[in-house]
Amino acid sequence: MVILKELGTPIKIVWCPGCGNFGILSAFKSALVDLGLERKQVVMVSGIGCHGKIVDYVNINGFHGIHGRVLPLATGIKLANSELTVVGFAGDADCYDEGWDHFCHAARRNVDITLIVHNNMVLGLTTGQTTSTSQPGFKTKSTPFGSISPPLNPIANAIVSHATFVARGFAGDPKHLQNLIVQAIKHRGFSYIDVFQPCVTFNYLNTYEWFRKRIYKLEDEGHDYTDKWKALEKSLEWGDRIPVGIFYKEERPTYLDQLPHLKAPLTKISIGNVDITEIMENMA
Ligand SMILES: Cc1ncc(C[n+]2csc(CCOP(=O)(O)OP(=O)(O)O)c2C)c(N)n1
Ligand code: SF4
Ligand SMILES: [Mg+2]
Repeated sequence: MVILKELGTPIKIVWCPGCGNFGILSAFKSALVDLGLERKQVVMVSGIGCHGKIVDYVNINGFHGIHGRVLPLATGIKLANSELTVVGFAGDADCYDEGWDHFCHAARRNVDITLIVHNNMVLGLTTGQTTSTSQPGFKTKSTPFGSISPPLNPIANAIVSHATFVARGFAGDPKHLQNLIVQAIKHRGFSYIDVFQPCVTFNYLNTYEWFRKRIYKLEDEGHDYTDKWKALEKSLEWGDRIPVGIFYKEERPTYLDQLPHLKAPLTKISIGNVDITEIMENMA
């Protein structure tokens, strides 16, 4: 079982002081300790953006992928070695813009992986442009007169795309987020947490204070996360009150449950004696 101090790395953290990514990093590391996992059992995958650096800051195996492709990579790793716990870390532009098409398909396939989206409602690494979750009127270099399109609702989209675990956390409440991550990783199937992650450098609107004024916890109001209609209703709530916590959860066979021939880790299947002559001849 891993202990917290083994999870640090010597790499200097380059995030801006106060960035919400620190809350996600500490929540994730503490969740791994809570889960009692071994370091070698877990693999992180990240996209490109400020969030993507997270793989350098946790002392477990990690794959820093390309922009928008966290989910295909995480899916591939899980299908190749079903014994691994695979956790993807994506940015909002990474997952909800460039990688958007992968999101609904990962949800409906129900591959047993976890996705954590660092949703700062801005492109951080490229120095502050509007993303699909930016708020109306948000002024950036790419929308100098304010964003004119309504923001995308990833929680509602996940629910209607048949995701089996849908939650939202806040980087300013790492203890609550830690608990969500524990539950998400324990869940069998596609588990997804959108995390409000204040970008203190480029998002002047959605600050810690902005979120703290609005956020309330679904569990404090007795939300029944097994009720899909109620989950959908809650996912549409925005404005003076914004919910965090688990919106929706159901048990459903995973992708690999339905493909028993892939269930044994491919990495453990010997291919030395497989004769592919006939296949090659058919293709000739
Ligand atoms: C395929 C590809 N497209 C675009 C880029 C340029 N690019 C680098 S980071 C980034 C966006 C980062 O925004 P986000 O995913 O929200 O992450 P953040 O920096 O906010 O954590 C983009 C578009 C890239 N590196 N690769
Ligand atoms: S630019 Fe924003 S998201 Fe990137 S490290 Fe700085 S505060 Fe964090
Ligand atoms: Mg972003």
